[in-house]
Amino acid sequence: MKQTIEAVQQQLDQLRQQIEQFNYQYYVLDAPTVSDAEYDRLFRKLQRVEQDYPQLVTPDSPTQRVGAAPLKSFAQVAHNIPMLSLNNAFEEDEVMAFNRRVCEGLEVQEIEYSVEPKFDGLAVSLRYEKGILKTGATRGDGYTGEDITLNLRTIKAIPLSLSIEAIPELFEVRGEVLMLKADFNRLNQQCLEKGEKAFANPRNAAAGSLRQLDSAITATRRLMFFAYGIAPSEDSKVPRDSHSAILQFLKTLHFPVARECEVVKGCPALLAYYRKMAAQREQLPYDIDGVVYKVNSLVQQDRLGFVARAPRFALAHKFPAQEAITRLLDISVQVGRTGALTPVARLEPVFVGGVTVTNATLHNADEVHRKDVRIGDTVIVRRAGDVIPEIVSVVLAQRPNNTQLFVMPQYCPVCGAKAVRTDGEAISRCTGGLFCPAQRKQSILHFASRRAMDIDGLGEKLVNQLVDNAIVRNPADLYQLGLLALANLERMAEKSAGNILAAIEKSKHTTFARFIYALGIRNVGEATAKDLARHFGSLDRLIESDMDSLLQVPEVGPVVAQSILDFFAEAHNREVIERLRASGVSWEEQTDTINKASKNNDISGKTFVLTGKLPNLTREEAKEKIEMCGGKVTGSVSKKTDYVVIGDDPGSKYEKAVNLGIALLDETGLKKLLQLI
Ligand code: JCF
Repeated sequence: MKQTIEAVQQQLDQLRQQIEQFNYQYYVLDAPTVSDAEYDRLFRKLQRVEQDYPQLVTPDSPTQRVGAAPLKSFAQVAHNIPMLSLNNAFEEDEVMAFNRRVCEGLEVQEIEYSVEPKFDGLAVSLRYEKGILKTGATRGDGYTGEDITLNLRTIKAIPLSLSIEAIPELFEVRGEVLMLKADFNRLNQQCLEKGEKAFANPRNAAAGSLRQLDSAITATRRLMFFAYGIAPSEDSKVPRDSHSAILQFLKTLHFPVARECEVVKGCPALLAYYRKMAAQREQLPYDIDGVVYKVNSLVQQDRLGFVARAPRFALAHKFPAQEAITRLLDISVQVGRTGALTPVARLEPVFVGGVTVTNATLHNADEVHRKDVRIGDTVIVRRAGDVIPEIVSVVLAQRPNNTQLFVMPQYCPVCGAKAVRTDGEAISRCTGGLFCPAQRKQSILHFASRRAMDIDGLGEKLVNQLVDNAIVRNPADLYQLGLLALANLERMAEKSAGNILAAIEKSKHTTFARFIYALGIRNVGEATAKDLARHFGSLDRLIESDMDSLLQVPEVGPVVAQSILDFFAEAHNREVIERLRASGVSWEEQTDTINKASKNNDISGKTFVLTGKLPNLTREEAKEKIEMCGGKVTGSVSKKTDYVVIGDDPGSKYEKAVNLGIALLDETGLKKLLQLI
């Protein structure tokens, strides 16, 4: 059947509009409304029709996001209006000085600021002519950049065309290209599987992807774009009152804009925003390296103007760098609680992530060889949040010629027992078990740790002394400690000895889940310990369990089950447990909490999300209480969330909960629901 050209044109328009709408929902709103299969079906249909009617293909068709042949080099692009840089601040005083200068310059007491995260990506400009994306360029030196239009067109969050009614004939959007952490991890995983080199961080991966001369390669990398501004324009179609209005305008044009943008007043609010984002940083889906403060009023911005190449009305308040370069002095081997031998890099001290770092983990021997890390190398160290510092990569250009290779020892460096590496495992382990002082120390430290028995003050130095002097051999010995034995230790005053004994006494009252976790059974982490506690309810039932009954526990598979069986099969372990119980370590039997909870239909199986600071409960306590009653606590709000518990200073989860119409609770509401009051 032959269609009229008008009918085909109409069909093409509709398909293109639908596909771009799906792109928008998926990439910008993060809320897809169709399946991948349905999307692919429409896309292939559009491709087929365009194949039959090549004269109807337009540059803004979704099929044209990758279309051209690889380039030989990038052309230069002059920025009509320069792309500025921002002045940086690291310290709070510098922020206060900035605010003071702004207040004085404008002769006002308090300023309204638009605040936003500072993306750790690559700045680009997008030039739309008559609504069509014509040129995309890197920032370059701010005056001239490189033409990377073909690569930017592959980013599905970037509109290829905009409604000409909404924008001026010449319209320039500025923002940052980056790779989401999840996409970065996936890409690196793929690289490793193919035996290729991994990227050091999402920024490098984004830069490497954006600098491809072949846009077909860029298209295989999932890049994201966030808009943070426009080139100044006199046109009445663009907002001319405030920066926040410009961001809102960009949102209505379907550009991605950071959800974390806010408008605040005064300097203390700037610093509060900085701290809030620093705390959220690890949870954000992308890397940020600070926050940006901008005077919100565009009239006030104009009055302040520029110094050199940076605006007086804006400031980048940066987080301490998470990566630094230093020298690797040696690689030693640490023995963990389960005997795992971990290579640890000894480093020339370096300030990174806000602290001085001297050690970094190298995970295992394969990792050392894959990264080709050698003793004497110059390395990039990364410390992100509270995560253990690690070696990102070697700076090969600075490798001296006398570096030494690392060899994993065949024997435990602490007890001398044979080290074995099971086929298919990356980890070598000491076979010395609890005869190995290192394993003994680590298992006692784990037992006492905050999320286990929570014995305050029982740290590494004290445990080393206790084990080395044969005062404590296993966790049960802790409950037999006397004041005298403790006070005789080096650097131990009577007062601190008393504090430790009190902390040990206090730890006797615990929960079943904490106790299971504290035992340090291989492959049994906090979550599994909770599952086991909930399922078995009593220690005797857990000890007497067999493979079949263990496999009944949700999330427990044969490997975990076998570890549990092995642990309780060991007479020594059962003896320690008996002595712990005899010393008075106890908990409320879970059976009755479970019964109470299962009667309480409001909670059992329900999903909770916590946001903000609660007046009396810590996050951990609230989580524990919810789980005791059979509820689940998750990290992000979705349609499946049943309750969102709101504290002071709640995050974006609060807004999301309101938008999705999810039940909100404050601390009192939560306690009532859990029948605690
Ligand atoms: O997120 C960023 N890296 C970022 C950079 C955000 C901004 O609002 C910026 C910027 C660079 C220059 N604003 C300007 C004027």
